[in-house]
Amino acid sequence: MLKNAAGYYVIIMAFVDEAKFFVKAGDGGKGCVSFRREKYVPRGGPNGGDGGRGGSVIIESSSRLQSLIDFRYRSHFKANRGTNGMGKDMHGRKGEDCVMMVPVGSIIKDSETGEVLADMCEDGDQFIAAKGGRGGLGNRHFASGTNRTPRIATKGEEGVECWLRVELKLMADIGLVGLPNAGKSTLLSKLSAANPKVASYPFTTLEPQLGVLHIPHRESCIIADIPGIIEGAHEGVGLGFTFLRHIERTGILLHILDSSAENPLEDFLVLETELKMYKKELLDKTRLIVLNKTDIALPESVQELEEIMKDKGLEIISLSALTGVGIDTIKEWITDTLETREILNNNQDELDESPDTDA
Ligand SMILES: Nc1nc2c(ncn2[C@@H]2O[C@H](COP(=O)(O)OP(=O)(O)OP(=O)(O)O)[C@@H](O)[C@H]2O)c(=O)[nH]1
Ligand SMILES: [Mg+2]
Repeated sequence: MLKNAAGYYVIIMAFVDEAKFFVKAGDGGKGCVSFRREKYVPRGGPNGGDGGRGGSVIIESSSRLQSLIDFRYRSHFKANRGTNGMGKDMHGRKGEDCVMMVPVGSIIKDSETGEVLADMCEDGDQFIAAKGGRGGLGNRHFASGTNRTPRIATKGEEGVECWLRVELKLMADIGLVGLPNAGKSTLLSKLSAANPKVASYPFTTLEPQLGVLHIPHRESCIIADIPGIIEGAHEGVGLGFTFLRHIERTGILLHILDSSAENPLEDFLVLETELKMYKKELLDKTRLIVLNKTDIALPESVQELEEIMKDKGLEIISLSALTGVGIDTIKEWITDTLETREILNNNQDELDESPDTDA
């Protein structure tokens, strides 16, 4: 639990972005042993139908979902079994599939080995998590010249069952990172129609928020605002840094700095260190330093910071998310950058799987 500025403890309902679950596909139905018995048809021969295939467990991604919260209430997903074959060559019915919906950006892993089995990047992607068992064969399959009355049929195959993990890495084009209270959510609300909670105490944002920036002649650009990062986040201080996984796939990172803070440069270094501790490749992304709250900062300290960042070879834009001064400039920067530069894309393969804890 964390204390807010007023000294109250706030309970953090964790945003669910990983979960373990069990899948069991349906077993195949049994094959049937039966013989044709009709008046005037002597020795009618075998006519046992096959069992139906068991249903599969299918995972499908949907852009309408944003979190794995449903997994908090359900961790077992089972498909139906196929029905048994019957006489008169009647095959069993196929078991109904179980379709589980996950948000776009979910990664499905083997729960034991951690092997990535599927990366659900697009709306409507499907992955067969557990395949239904084949139906058993009815006795007519076993009839031969030497055995015209086979009394055998096979059982259906068992449906696959296993434990899996799902991890959500939101799909966004731009990620906002910064210390608590830097003004990330305020900036998101100015760049998009999103209406995130904004308040003057740290850790107002407790779970990632998405907003859409409309850029003319381009597909919309998704911006992700994540909870604030503080020194020691990689050791779990504050809300920890697991939320950083949601900006792993973004092409662009905006570092929001509070220019009115006591020591913005130190804040910048803290943030850089924490990002590096999580995954140093994050720093290879296209980055922009956003010097926020210029309306209440000393102009000379803003100027000094701009020069320091430029000397470091970093791009910087000073603005006030609250008053809106500089918002057009940052929109232009985003449009230009998306249009003209090759952005290290949302491709997860470019990043290591595990955080650089030894960095
Ligand atoms: N004066 C001034 N205040 C600002 C500006 N931008 C944000 N604020 C204020 O700073 C406080 C924190 O803003 P948020 O947008 O909630 O900051 P955040 O970075 O999202 O904070 P967390 O979610 O806690 O990490 C709020 O009181 C805002 O009104 C700005 O440009 N100028
Ligand atoms: Mg916020």
